[in-house]
Amino acid sequence: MAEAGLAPTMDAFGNLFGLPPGSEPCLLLGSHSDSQPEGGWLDGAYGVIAGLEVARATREAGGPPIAVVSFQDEEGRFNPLGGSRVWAGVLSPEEADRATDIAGMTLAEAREALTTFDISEPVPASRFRAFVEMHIEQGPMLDDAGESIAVVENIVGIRGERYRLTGEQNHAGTTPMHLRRDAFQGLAEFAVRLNERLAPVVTPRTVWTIGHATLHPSAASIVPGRAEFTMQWRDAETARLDQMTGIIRETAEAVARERGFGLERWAYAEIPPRLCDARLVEGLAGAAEAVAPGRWRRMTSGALHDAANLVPLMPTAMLFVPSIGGISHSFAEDTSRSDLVLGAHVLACASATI
Ligand code: HGY
Ligand code: MN
Ligand code: MN
Repeated sequence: MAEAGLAPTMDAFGNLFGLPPGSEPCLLLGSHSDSQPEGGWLDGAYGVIAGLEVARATREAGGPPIAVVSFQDEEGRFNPLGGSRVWAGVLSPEEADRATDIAGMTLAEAREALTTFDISEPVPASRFRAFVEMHIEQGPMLDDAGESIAVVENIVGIRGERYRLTGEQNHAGTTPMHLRRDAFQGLAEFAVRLNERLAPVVTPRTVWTIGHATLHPSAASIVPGRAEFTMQWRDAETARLDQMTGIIRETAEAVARERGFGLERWAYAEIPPRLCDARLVEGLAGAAEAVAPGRWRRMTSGALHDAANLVPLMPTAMLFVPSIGGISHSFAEDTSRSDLVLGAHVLACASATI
């Protein structure tokens, strides 16, 4: 950032801004640079580096000042989109700090490692006039179509809850099947029954995932007494997210009741669907047509992005480049070098006009 003529500015939650000289509200580019366990090399980082390169090249060409941001904890080790939610004021620092990672460390404890940095006051949103996030698609649509750019028109909403099913830990050899309160069987029945109950209310774009699950005590000769798991669902429509919330909770309660389990639930994320700024979208579309005529499309983002938290604060939009094979959140995540460079060209062209 310093080499690009930007003042590196980190806030107490690890959001790192590169600020150009002056105080005129300027365009903000960027994304996040934290990653998922076994995450790929481009998710987030591409948007930060492409933003930095456009800010540097624009400055060297005597163009307008451009700021760059790398938001913290987008991937939700502690809080999904946590850094930008705290920065946008939609998640209180106190609540954010109470969140724990799957190893049980709180964000408050993890943030102590930041004390070695020169921490600044939060950068006010009024410093920026618009935000454009460059990102990989993380899905198959561009790659399947042989296209190189997507202009994102809207971002789906997400809800997430953690559940704990408590049955009865017992001997795996002496406990007859009909006497067991096997927490894994409860989780398995929940997952199968949920797929059946959601089928009538979802679309082909709706998704729901049990991505993290642990059994206690997780031993081959012990009937598991406890199952803890995350439940996450996403859709572009708030009404459908609400319907799904009801079905998910009712299904968990019914399985617990029928099998005599204890059931506990904690909500951990709720980010509404967002529309990108229409004027910015047209500006990005113009740049895509100029740089990659006929090889771009408009689309919905099925992944969540920090841009979702900036929509209420300033005109916000996104650009995607293809993910080879649609793979992401995996070491296999990749994008062709030519598409990475072409994406930066579209971002530079758009940044000069929006
Ligand atoms: O899960 C997401 O949508 C984002 O990649 N963290
Ligand atoms: Mn990302
Ligand atoms: Mn991600």
